[in-house]
Amino acid sequence: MRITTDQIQDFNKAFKQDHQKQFQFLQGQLEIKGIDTEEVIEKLQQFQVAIPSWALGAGGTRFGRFSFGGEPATLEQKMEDVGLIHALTQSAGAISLHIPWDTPRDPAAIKEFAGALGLAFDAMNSNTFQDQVDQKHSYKFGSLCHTEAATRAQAVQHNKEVIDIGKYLGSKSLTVWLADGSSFPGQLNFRKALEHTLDSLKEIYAHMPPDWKLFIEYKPFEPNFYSTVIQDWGTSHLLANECGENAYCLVDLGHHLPNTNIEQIVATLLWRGKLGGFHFNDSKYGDDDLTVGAIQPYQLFLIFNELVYGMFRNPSGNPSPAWMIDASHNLKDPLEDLIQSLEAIRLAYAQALIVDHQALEQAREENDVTKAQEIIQESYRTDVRPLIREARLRSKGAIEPLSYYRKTSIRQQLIKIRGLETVATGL
Ligand code: RM4
Ligand code: MN
Ligand code: MN
Repeated sequence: MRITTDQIQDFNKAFKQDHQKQFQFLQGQLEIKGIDTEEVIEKLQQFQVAIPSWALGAGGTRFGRFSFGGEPATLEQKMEDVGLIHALTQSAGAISLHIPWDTPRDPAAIKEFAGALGLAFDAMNSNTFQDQVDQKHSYKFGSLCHTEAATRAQAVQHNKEVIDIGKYLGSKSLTVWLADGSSFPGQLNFRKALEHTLDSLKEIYAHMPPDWKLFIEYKPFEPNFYSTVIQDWGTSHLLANECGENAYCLVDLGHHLPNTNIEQIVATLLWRGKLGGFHFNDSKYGDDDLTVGAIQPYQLFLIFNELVYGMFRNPSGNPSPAWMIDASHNLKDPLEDLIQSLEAIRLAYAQALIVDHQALEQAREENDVTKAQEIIQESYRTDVRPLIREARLRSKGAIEPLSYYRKTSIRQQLIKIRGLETVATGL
């Protein structure tokens, strides 16, 4: 199923007049403050977020999974779904594959199909947190950190194969997330586990083409509940530094203990040029993988405020991070959920782009705490939605993607084509 630009343009007609009024009003407001709306719109148009291949079906928890019908049963169908989201939002022009959940059976055909949908292949993801059928050595007690050399070698080999698939598809990076760790005190020799992990990562790194990046993701707990080998950004940074210039840290918003100051981590990593990738989601307790901006939109804005500062206002040479959504959809239609996440990301980005950075710096230099707070909250409290709609309109997307999705009954159409019983591989 595809949506054409003409269909979208047609649909936009009904929204255009109201949109113009709202946009002009906001433009006037921002002009008074000396903000160049054209620059903001351009940046919004350029901002593309990858969709993970494992989050297009119904997500489950360990207690159950509730299907919703019309789930993509194949990689092609998953790509089709990303194509739909991209057509509507013009902000999801890439897909991130998890291997082996989404190993292309016919890589040449998949590559061609992606081209036809206007999709690029973002970071490749390896999986050494589950055992596959016919796998010789189990990952029950770890993979890259395992006590046995043969298990480590098998996990390294898997990562090399993922790189090779990605090379063919035109991806430029590999994300390694490990479930390695321990659930009971005494179970693991922390130092040996980290040493093994570093050696394994070095081998993987050496297999990457020179223009590739390695993203090392951290997570403090789950599925192991006592210790995780790569528990935090410091450990990830240490490993990335040891691997080399093309190794970076990956920040997944859900991979922090409650109340961690993520914006500060982002600021530090950007300063050191080591922020490689980003996984967007939201959470209240742990790795809840909820819709971006659903729980803590202010935190998301503060994170973007640091991103904008580190990328544009005071750049330190950190390459543009790979942006990806990493959420799970237990209750909502994943396509609706992803559209909402994309919207929340752009909102936070736009709000950060209109922060009066110079005034903020001055307030900080003068230790004017009240003023500094006023300045950032002024941006946060500005309704920038017309800017986002304008950016979408200019890129030939839908002014209101969610309305389009609902009014044209896309889910019902997908159910008609794919049936009610299909199950997508993934989370
Ligand atoms: C992990 C982590 C990884 C993702 C897996 C499926 O918690 O967020 O990025 O690939 O889940
Ligand atoms: Mn993640
Ligand atoms: Mn996660």
